[in-house]
Amino acid sequence: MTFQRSEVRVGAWSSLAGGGTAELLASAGPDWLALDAQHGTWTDADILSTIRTVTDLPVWVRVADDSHAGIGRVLDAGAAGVIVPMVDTPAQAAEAAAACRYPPLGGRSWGPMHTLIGRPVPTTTEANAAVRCAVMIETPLALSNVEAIAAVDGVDMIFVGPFDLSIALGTDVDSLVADAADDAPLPRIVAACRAAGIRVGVFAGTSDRAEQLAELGFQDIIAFTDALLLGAAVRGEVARWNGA
Ligand code: 3PY
Ligand code: MG
Repeated sequence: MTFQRSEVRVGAWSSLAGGGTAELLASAGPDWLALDAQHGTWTDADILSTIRTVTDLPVWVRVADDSHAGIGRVLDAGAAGVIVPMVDTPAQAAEAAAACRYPPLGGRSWGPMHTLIGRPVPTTTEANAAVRCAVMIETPLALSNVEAIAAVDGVDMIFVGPFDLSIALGTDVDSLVADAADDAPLPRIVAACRAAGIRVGVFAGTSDRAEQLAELGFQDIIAFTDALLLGAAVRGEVARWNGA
């Protein structure tokens, strides 16, 4: 597979809530932004106020887990889509998709908080059509079910967590990413998504790793994060002053 920039949506990831870091990431012009409420410090209130100010690109939220309540709350805040961690089975994927949609497609409860801050009030049909649901493949069980998970109605994207997946497979992230054999885990996931006609995304964390993942066929790729960029920059500055 040859890297096609036009196919890749480069994403920025924010682990650090508040303080303007997400706005700073967004102002640099990535294709999309993700706020991490699983491992990052994002809370509902921060998510709502950031979505109010970042209006020129899609803002997704990685939720803490697959609970209907948590998924509903970030969609109420106006998230364009959710990334649901640790989804192992088609049944769990179907529940996540249902949490994203109002009846008759799902079980989402009405309470769109973002409309209180000036956004137009969508009909339930419009909201159901606009929302995006990504489920994360992060375990060997999820990998063994990937073709069935990708085929679930309402799952719009599979998003791979290569750190958790490599830990669970007993390898390391760089070996996982380097394995381009057709039956290797990451090519298998890409093939499953292409067969199902859905998008395939991944957390890379660095642009070097993102390029390798784009070569494997990944489309929605988190290439950098506020925490990793800031940490690397600060370590470089301190090393310079310490004569390293
Ligand atoms: C993983 O790689 O496991 C992730 O969840 C990335 O954030
Ligand atoms: Mg993970």
